Amino acid sequence: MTAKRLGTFFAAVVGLTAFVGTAAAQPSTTAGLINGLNGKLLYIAVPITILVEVILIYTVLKFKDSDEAKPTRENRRLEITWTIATAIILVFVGVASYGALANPNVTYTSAMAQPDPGQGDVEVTATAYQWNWRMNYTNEGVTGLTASDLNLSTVDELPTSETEDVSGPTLVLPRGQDVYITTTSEDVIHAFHVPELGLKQDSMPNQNNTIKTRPLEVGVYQGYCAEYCGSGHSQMYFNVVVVEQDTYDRLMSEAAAASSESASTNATSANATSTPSGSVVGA
Ligand SMILES: [Cu+2]
Repeated sequence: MTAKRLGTFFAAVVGLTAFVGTAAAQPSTTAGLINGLNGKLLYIAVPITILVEVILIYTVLKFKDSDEAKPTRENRRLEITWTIATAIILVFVGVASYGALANPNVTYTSAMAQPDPGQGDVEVTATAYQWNWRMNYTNEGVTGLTASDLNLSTVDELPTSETEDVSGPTLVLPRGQDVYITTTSEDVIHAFHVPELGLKQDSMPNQNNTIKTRPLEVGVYQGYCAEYCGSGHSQMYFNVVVVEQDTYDRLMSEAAAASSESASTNATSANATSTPSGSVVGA
């Protein structure tokens, strides 16, 4: 292959990747960025793999019967071409990776953006402990949200087949809103992981790590602990349920009402037990 042909080939490969985007619908902005980067890198890697294999097979077949190994003659143009082509590919990989990694939806620091509840941004704290999760919505007054606090069978946008088996700790998120999930741990190191949404973050004791994302597709997504944390590690499942905004508002106000009701019931029963038995009030 001449230097010119090789150069044309690499230019074509680099040009082709410009058209590779996030064409397929993605369940979240984070998944879109990660899958988009994966696609771009594949469009570079696959042609290079094919090129190398073709040259390898060609060389083996062509020279298999040579008795005498002859040294390769210098070809300066070819050397310059493959150096430049490699540099172009590395620059492309670097720029594409930086575009995904530097995005707040993949790597979030509080200097990048701050949650604005007035704009509908959602803030959740996912606290890991041996061996479960506690999902708290401080702004909405909901603590320890589980599937049983949510009337998921009333969610029109999700088929019953998807919601009927949902149990345990559950995050409800509105589609199309920025979501800030802060994760921490009460004991050992755990990790918050929702593969389909592209979310993964370590849950560390005495440390708050925040993920920012925006769910784009209604659905039920499986989450779990991704850091081996002891004998109950495999039970650390949770759910992420993405619904439309008005459904989210309704579910959260129902859950908030239920949790304040149970709090007042607990207070009442605590008062009742503290009253000495047999005493007659107002006698
Ligand atoms: Cu864990």
